[in-house]
Amino acid sequence: MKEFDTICAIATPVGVGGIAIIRMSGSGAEATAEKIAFPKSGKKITELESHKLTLSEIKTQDGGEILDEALVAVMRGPNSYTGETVVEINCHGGYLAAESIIEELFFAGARQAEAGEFTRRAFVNGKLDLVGAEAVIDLIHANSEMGQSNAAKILSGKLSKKVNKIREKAILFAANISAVADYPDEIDEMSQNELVDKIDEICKDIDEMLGGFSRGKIMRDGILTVIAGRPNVGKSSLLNALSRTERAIVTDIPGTTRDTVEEYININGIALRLVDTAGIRESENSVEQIGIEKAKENIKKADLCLFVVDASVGITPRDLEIFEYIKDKNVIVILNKTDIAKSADILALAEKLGLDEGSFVLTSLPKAGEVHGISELEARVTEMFMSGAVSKDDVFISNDRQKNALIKAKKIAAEMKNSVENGMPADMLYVDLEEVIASLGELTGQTVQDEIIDKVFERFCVGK
Ligand SMILES: Nc1nc2c(ncn2[C@@H]2O[C@H](COP(=O)(O)OP(=O)(O)OP(=O)(O)O)[C@@H](O)[C@H]2O)c(=O)[nH]1
Ligand SMILES: [Mg+2]
Repeated sequence: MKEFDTICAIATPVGVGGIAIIRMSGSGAEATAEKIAFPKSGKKITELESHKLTLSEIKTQDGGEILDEALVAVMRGPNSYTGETVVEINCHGGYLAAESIIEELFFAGARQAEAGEFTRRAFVNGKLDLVGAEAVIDLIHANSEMGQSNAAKILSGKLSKKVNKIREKAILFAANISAVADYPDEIDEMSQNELVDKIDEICKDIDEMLGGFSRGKIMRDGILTVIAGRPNVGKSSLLNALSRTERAIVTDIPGTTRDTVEEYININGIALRLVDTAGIRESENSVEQIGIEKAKENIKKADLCLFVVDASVGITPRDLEIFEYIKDKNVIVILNKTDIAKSADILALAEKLGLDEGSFVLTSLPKAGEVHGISELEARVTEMFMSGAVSKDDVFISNDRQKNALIKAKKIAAEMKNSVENGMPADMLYVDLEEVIASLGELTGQTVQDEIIDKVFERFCVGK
């Protein structure tokens, strides 16, 4: 275990609350706490049993003025979050108690922890690997049940286990190749077919993990969903109906929405970042024009477009123009205002857009009156992004760093296969295999560069 200086931070959010927790970690954590914390039992901090909360008085170092009464726990390394000795002070919440205590700790020799520094120490000390550290931050920021559940599974080591299994296969493969090279008389060389089979197996395992990326990413980040269409078709009414709020202004004046309006919603455990946009048309009004440009930018970035059409008006050339712009995206077409449209017209609309039954949803979203079609739309979204149930053992890679490490490994493996098929002898594969092993190690953090580690911890907050 490496020895680091003593860091401390308030680990709970700023504001009024019942308690605040100050976290301190490092070789001097106990000695630093001892200068300001006095257990009511009469013992010293260094004499406390590990992992037990003890009621203590917190006093200033000069003058011994009481700052607070707090529960103090010493968690001696290596059985702590960071792997080194951690002291946590549970003091009263609010703006002042924790602030005054942490000032005393600075005075006693600790320094302010940087963002993510506690978790970084946990990583350096082998308490968690790199995907585990990423899972910690994903758990903190999770905005859906599915995101939370996938992050918790990664934190428990399920993803690393999967990666390590592939990595071990590659290591055994490499060991075999080098054994043949070292003892050619005792160990048989693998045939070309055997080599291809082994490489294929690795490729298949990697592909399976890569196949889960889009799902994992949606679990983590949610679905960026943009509501688009002509003015006055009912886009803002749709945002309000989906979010069960009156978030967006709805009027019968075309061009009501100018700036984008955003709302987070949850559909069956998946988060959607819903973005309502300005109705797209030619406009002389410069404010509206900016709104239309923003709408187009959002459509470009969207994971899903909800394209709203006014079924009571029918398909206009402008609708077709907008549809042309979005049709390569994941699109669900909403045929709205079905309460005031003729049913024959509605089917004609679907035909005109070349839609099959699965790609449109009928809705009616009048301001006063019954809303229809929302649960059908929700079911369609779930089906589109989460078809098939997620079992409790399924775990998915969820960020670009993880994906890129796998792509790198896969690319080298695919090249290896190609070389073998072109007659490359087994012993020449060793170097490439080492690279596959390294790329997989990069994913979990076993063989990773400092720069990448810095990037991972950049996203953390102070106190974690
Ligand atoms: N009868 C009926 N009226 C609707 C329906 N959906 C929306 N409306 C009405 O249509 C008008 C326009 O609705 P909005 O939701 O503001 O339309 P929008 O697409 O956001 O319009 P812009 O922001 O101007 O682009 C309002 O008067 C709504 O109450 C519907 O299904 N049936
Ligand atoms: Mg609107």
